[in-house]
Amino acid sequence: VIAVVCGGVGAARFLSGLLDVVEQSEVVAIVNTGDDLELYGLSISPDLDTIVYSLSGSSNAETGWGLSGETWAAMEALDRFGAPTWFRLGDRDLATHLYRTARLGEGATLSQVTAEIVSAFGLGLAVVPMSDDKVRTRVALASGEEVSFQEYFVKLAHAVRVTAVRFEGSAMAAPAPGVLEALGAAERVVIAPSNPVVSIGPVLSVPGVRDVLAARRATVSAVSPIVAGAALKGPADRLLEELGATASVGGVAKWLTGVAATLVVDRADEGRVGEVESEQMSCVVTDTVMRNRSVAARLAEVAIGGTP
Ligand code: FO1
Repeated sequence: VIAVVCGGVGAARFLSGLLDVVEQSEVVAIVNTGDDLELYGLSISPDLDTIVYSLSGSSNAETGWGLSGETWAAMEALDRFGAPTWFRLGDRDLATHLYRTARLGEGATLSQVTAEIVSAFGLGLAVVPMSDDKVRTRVALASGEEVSFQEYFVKLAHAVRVTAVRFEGSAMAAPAPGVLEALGAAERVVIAPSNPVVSIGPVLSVPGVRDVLAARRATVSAVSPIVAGAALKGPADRLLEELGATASVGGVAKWLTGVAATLVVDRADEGRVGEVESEQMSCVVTDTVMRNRSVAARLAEVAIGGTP
C-alpha cells in the first residue's frame, strides 16, 4: 500500500500519475479537510471533491476544481437574494454537497459519505478525510482580523499578508478510521506537492499523525510544491515567507524534515540539493512540474522510491 498525504489540486495531479504506476486498490489518499466550509447549510469539502473529480476525469480542467461542463443557474438565482456567491458552486457540484449534507444529517461519518462518493464516481482507491471531526483552518491577517481559509483563498484571493495560521479543532479531533493504520503500515508514504502550510499542515496537526510519520520517516518522501523559489499555483511561497520560513526547497525541507527523510525537487533546483541535505533530508532531483500524465507518472515512480 502507498499512502499519500493530500491537499487539493497539486495532490490530485500527483495521484493521477501514481495511479498509472500502482493499482488503485493499493493507494490510500489521506486528505486535508481544513479547507472545508458550510454554506447555505451545506457541508462542502473542497480537497476531497477536487481529488474525486480529478481522478474520475470529471473535473474542470481550467480551474482544477469543480466539475466540467458546469452550469451556474443556482448561483444566478441566489444573486437575486443578494446571498453570498463569492464561493462558486456549480449546479452539478451542488448535488455532491446536497448528498454529503443529507448523509451527514442521517448520522453517517464524513469517511462513510466520502467512500460512497468515491465509489459513485467509479474510483477504486481509498480516499479518506484526515478526520471525521470538524477541523477548520483559520488565517490571521496583518489587518488584525482572522478569516476562514476560503475567505482568505477565494474571497480575498489570498492577496493579503498573513501573520499566523491555526487549525481550529485539531487538538480535539480524532484521526478518521484507518488513517493512522494506513500511515503506519504503508510500504511508502508520500507527502503530495500541496501547500505545506495550509494543506499538509492541517493533516499533520491531527493527533497521532505527526508521530506515526516521524516513527517511519525513513520511508516517507515529500514532493516539493515550491520550484525555483515559487509555488506553481496558489500562495505557498508567500505563506512560507510570511510565517518565517523561506520559499525554497530548503525552506520546504525545514518544514517537513520531522516527518519525511527525502525531498523530491525539480531540476530547476538541482543547485539547491545542499540546502535540502543540510536539513537532514536526502534530495532527489527529477521533473516535478506535472505538465502531463507521463511526467506525473514518472514523478510518482520517483517519489515512491524509484530511480530518479
Ligand atoms: N476556488 C476559487 O478560487 N474560487 C471558487 O469560487 C472556488 C469554488 C470551489 C467550489 C468547490 C470546490 O470543491 C472548490 C472550490 N474552489 C474555488 C477551490 C477551493 O478554494 C480549494 O480549497 C482550493 O483549490 C485549495 O485547495
